[in-house]
Amino acid sequence: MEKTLVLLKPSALQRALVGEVIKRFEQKGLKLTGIKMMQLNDEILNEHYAHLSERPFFQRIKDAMMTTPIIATCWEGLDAVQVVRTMTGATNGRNATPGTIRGDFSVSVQENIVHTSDSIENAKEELKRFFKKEEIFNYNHLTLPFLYANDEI
Ligand code: IDP
Ligand code: MG
Repeated sequence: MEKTLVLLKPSALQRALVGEVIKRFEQKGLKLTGIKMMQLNDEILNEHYAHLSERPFFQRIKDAMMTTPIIATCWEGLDAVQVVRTMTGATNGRNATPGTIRGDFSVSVQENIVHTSDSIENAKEELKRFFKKEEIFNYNHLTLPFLYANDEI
Protein backbone atom coordinates (compact mmCIF):
# COMPACT_ATOMS: atom_id res chain seq x y z
CA MET A 1 0.00 0.00 0.00
CA GLU A 2 1.01 3.60 -0.47
CA LYS A 3 3.08 5.42 2.14
CA THR A 4 3.34 9.15 2.75
CA LEU A 5 5.32 11.55 4.94
CA VAL A 6 3.79 13.91 7.48
CA LEU A 7 6.04 16.32 9.38
CA LEU A 8 4.59 17.93 12.47
CA LYS A 9 6.15 21.36 12.24
CA PRO A 10 7.33 23.53 15.16
CA SER A 11 3.91 25.22 15.06
CA ALA A 12 2.29 21.87 15.91
CA LEU A 13 4.60 21.32 18.87
CA GLN A 14 4.27 24.87 20.21
CA ARG A 15 0.49 24.86 19.80
CA ALA A 16 0.26 21.45 21.53
CA LEU A 17 -1.36 19.87 18.47
CA VAL A 18 0.86 16.79 18.17
CA GLY A 19 -1.72 14.42 19.63
CA GLU A 20 -4.60 16.04 17.74
CA VAL A 21 -2.88 15.73 14.35
CA ILE A 22 -1.79 12.13 14.95
CA LYS A 23 -5.28 11.29 16.21
CA ARG A 24 -6.87 12.53 12.99
CA PHE A 25 -4.77 10.26 10.79
CA GLU A 26 -5.26 7.30 13.15
CA GLN A 27 -9.02 7.79 13.26
CA LYS A 28 -9.20 8.10 9.49
CA GLY A 29 -7.83 4.56 9.27
CA LEU A 30 -4.27 5.18 8.17
CA LYS A 31 -1.56 2.96 9.62
CA LEU A 32 1.32 4.61 11.49
CA THR A 33 4.47 2.90 10.22
CA GLY A 34 7.17 5.35 11.34
CA ILE A 35 7.53 8.11 13.94
CA LYS A 36 10.46 10.06 15.35
CA MET A 37 11.48 13.43 16.75
CA MET A 38 14.27 15.19 14.87
CA GLN A 39 16.13 18.49 14.95
CA LEU A 40 16.33 19.64 11.33
CA ASN A 41 19.33 21.50 9.92
CA ASP A 42 20.13 23.61 6.89
CA GLU A 43 21.32 20.62 4.87
CA ILE A 44 18.12 18.58 5.04
CA LEU A 45 15.94 21.69 4.65
CA ASN A 46 17.82 22.80 1.52
CA GLU A 47 16.85 19.46 -0.01
CA HIS A 48 13.34 19.36 1.40
CA TYR A 49 12.47 22.89 0.26
CA ALA A 50 14.61 22.88 -2.94
CA HIS A 51 11.48 23.73 -4.98
CA LEU A 52 11.26 27.03 -3.04
CA SER A 53 14.96 28.00 -3.09
CA GLU A 54 14.39 31.02 -5.36
CA ARG A 55 11.52 32.39 -3.30
CA PRO A 56 12.11 35.40 -1.01
CA PHE A 57 10.81 33.50 2.05
CA PHE A 58 13.18 30.52 1.62
CA GLN A 59 15.50 31.38 4.52
CA ARG A 60 12.56 32.32 6.73
CA ILE A 61 10.75 28.99 6.30
CA LYS A 62 13.98 27.11 6.93
CA ASP A 63 14.58 29.13 10.11
CA ALA A 64 10.99 28.48 11.20
CA MET A 65 11.48 24.72 10.73
CA MET A 66 14.55 24.79 13.02
CA THR A 67 13.04 26.67 15.99
CA THR A 68 12.11 23.39 17.73
CA PRO A 69 12.48 19.72 16.81
CA ILE A 70 9.86 18.36 14.43
CA ILE A 71 8.09 15.00 14.48
CA ALA A 72 8.39 12.94 11.32
CA THR A 73 5.69 10.35 10.69
CA CYS A 74 5.00 7.80 7.97
CA TRP A 75 1.39 6.77 7.23
CA GLU A 76 0.25 3.87 5.09
CA GLY A 77 -3.04 3.21 3.33
CA LEU A 78 -4.82 3.01 0.02
CA ASP A 79 -4.16 6.30 -1.82
CA ALA A 80 -2.48 7.54 1.36
CA VAL A 81 -0.78 10.49 -0.36
CA GLN A 82 -4.03 11.95 -1.63
CA VAL A 83 -5.99 11.10 1.53
CA VAL A 84 -3.45 12.88 3.74
CA ARG A 85 -3.17 15.82 1.38
CA THR A 86 -6.95 16.31 1.41
CA MET A 87 -6.95 16.20 5.22
CA THR A 88 -4.12 18.78 5.26
CA GLY A 89 -5.91 21.59 3.41
CA ALA A 90 -4.55 24.52 1.41
CA THR A 91 -1.04 25.84 2.11
CA ASN A 92 -2.35 29.11 3.54
CA GLY A 93 -4.32 28.29 6.68
CA ARG A 94 -6.53 31.32 6.08
CA ASN A 95 -7.76 29.76 2.84
CA ALA A 96 -7.86 26.16 4.04
CA THR A 97 -11.29 24.54 4.28
CA PRO A 98 -12.65 24.04 7.82
CA GLY A 99 -12.39 20.37 8.75
CA THR A 100 -8.85 20.16 7.38
CA ILE A 101 -5.87 20.39 9.74
CA ARG A 102 -4.79 23.77 8.40
CA GLY A 103 -8.39 24.93 8.10
CA ASP A 104 -9.04 24.16 11.75
CA PHE A 105 -5.74 25.17 13.35
CA SER A 106 -3.82 27.67 11.22
CA VAL A 107 -4.23 31.32 10.25
CA SER A 108 -0.87 31.50 8.47
CA VAL A 109 0.86 30.47 5.24
CA GLN A 110 4.12 29.70 7.06
CA GLU A 111 2.92 28.48 10.44
CA ASN A 112 0.66 25.85 8.92
CA ILE A 113 1.15 22.94 11.38
CA VAL A 114 2.11 20.12 8.99
CA HIS A 115 4.11 19.23 5.93
CA THR A 116 2.55 16.46 3.83
CA SER A 117 3.92 14.91 0.62
CA ASP A 118 2.15 16.19 -2.50
CA SER A 119 2.69 13.27 -4.91
CA ILE A 120 3.55 9.57 -4.85
CA GLU A 121 7.02 10.29 -6.30
CA ASN A 122 7.74 13.01 -3.74
CA ALA A 123 6.46 10.83 -0.91
CA LYS A 124 9.03 8.15 -1.84
CA GLU A 125 11.86 10.70 -2.01
CA GLU A 126 10.83 12.45 1.20
CA LEU A 127 10.46 9.24 3.19
CA LYS A 128 14.00 8.30 2.17
CA ARG A 129 15.17 11.73 3.28
CA PHE A 130 13.63 11.55 6.76
CA PHE A 131 13.70 7.83 7.61
CA LYS A 132 16.26 5.06 7.45
CA LYS A 133 14.90 1.84 5.97
CA GLU A 134 14.77 0.13 9.38
CA GLU A 135 12.78 3.01 10.88
CA ILE A 136 9.74 2.17 8.74
CA PHE A 137 7.86 -0.76 10.23
CA ASN A 138 5.76 -3.46 8.66
CA TYR A 139 3.02 -4.95 10.84
CA ASN A 140 -0.53 -6.20 10.41
CA HIS A 141 -3.37 -3.78 10.90
CA LEU A 142 -5.95 -5.99 12.61
CA THR A 143 -8.83 -3.71 11.66
CA LEU A 144 -8.03 -4.05 7.93
CA PRO A 145 -11.23 -6.01 7.07
CA PHE A 146 -13.24 -3.16 8.57
CA LEU A 147 -11.29 -0.43 6.82
CA TYR A 148 -11.48 -1.73 3.26
CA ALA A 149 -13.57 -4.12 1.17
CA ASN A 150 -11.78 -7.22 -0.14
CA ASP A 151 -11.76 -5.92 -3.69
CA GLU A 152 -10.21 -2.61 -2.68
CA ILE A 153 -7.00 -4.11 -1.35
P1 IDP B 1 2.60 22.80 0.97
O1 IDP B 1 3.20 22.72 2.36
O2 IDP B 1 1.13 23.10 1.02
O3 IDP B 1 2.94 21.62 0.11
P2 IDP B 1 4.60 24.30 -0.55
O4 IDP B 1 4.29 25.19 -1.72
O5 IDP B 1 5.29 23.01 -0.82
O6 IDP B 1 3.23 24.09 0.27
O7 IDP B 1 5.47 25.17 0.46
C1 IDP B 1 6.16 24.57 1.52
C2 IDP B 1 5.99 25.42 2.76
O8 IDP B 1 6.59 26.70 2.55
C3 IDP B 1 4.53 25.72 3.13
O9 IDP B 1 3.93 24.70 3.89
C4 IDP B 1 4.69 26.99 3.92
O10 IDP B 1 5.10 26.70 5.27
C5 IDP B 1 5.84 27.69 3.22
N1 IDP B 1 5.34 28.65 2.21
C6 IDP B 1 4.81 28.36 0.99
N2 IDP B 1 4.45 29.48 0.35
C7 IDP B 1 4.77 30.52 1.18
C8 IDP B 1 4.62 31.96 1.09
O11 IDP B 1 4.14 32.50 0.09
N3 IDP B 1 5.07 32.67 2.16
C9 IDP B 1 5.61 32.09 3.28
N4 IDP B 1 5.75 30.76 3.39
C10 IDP B 1 5.34 29.98 2.37
MG1 MG C 1 4.79 20.99 -0.58
